[in-house]
Parts: sequence; structure tokens; C-alpha cells
Amino acid sequence: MRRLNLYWLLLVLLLAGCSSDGSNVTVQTNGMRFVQERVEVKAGEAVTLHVVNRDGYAHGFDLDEFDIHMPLAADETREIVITPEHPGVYTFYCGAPGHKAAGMTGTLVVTP
Ligand SMILES: [Cu+2]
Repeated sequence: MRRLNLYWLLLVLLLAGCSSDGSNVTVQTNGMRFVQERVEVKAGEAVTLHVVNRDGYAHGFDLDEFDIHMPLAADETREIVITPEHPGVYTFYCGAPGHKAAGMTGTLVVTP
């Protein structure tokens, strides 16, 4: 019975992950870079950014134009909801000292 519940949970998680409404975006770290270097979202639609630090040391997720400066402890996942108003190309980066200079940046593309 417990095993059945686990399968249900996995199924629900799987379906949630497959939702194509574009309202969830995951950005993961991998050393001195973001795995998703380019993220596309739609203007005027709320989107939840799931920022996953997979490394054993601190990172950050910084997006100046949206006033986001979110430190991430080792192995920490944090979420933030944004509703981009203006189409454009924005740069996000890791605010930990030296990481941006080392190339830990990415691009957020807001489509009309
Ligand atoms: Cu970093």
C-alpha cells in the first residue's frame, strides 16, 4: 500500500514536470556555470524560477533588472516568481565573489 502511494506521488511529480504552460523554469548550477545558459519566458506571464545549487559551496542568482539578488547555500534550492513586463534580453549571473568574472552568467530572454 505504501508502495502504491509512492507511485502515485511519482506520477504526479512527473506530470507536473511535463506541464507545458511555461510557468516553471529550472536553472541549475554545475561548478562555475549555469546548466541552463539560456532561459526563455513570455512577457506578462508569471513564471516560477527554480534555482538549484547542485554544488557543495555557495552560489547566487542575480538578475539586476528584476532586483533579484538571491544567495544560495551549498546544495540549496530556492524559488522565486517573476512576471516579466517588458520583452528583451537580460543577463543573470552568480553574485558569489569571482563567479561572474569566471563566466557564471546566463541569458533570460523575454519574448513578446
Ligand atoms: Cu556561483
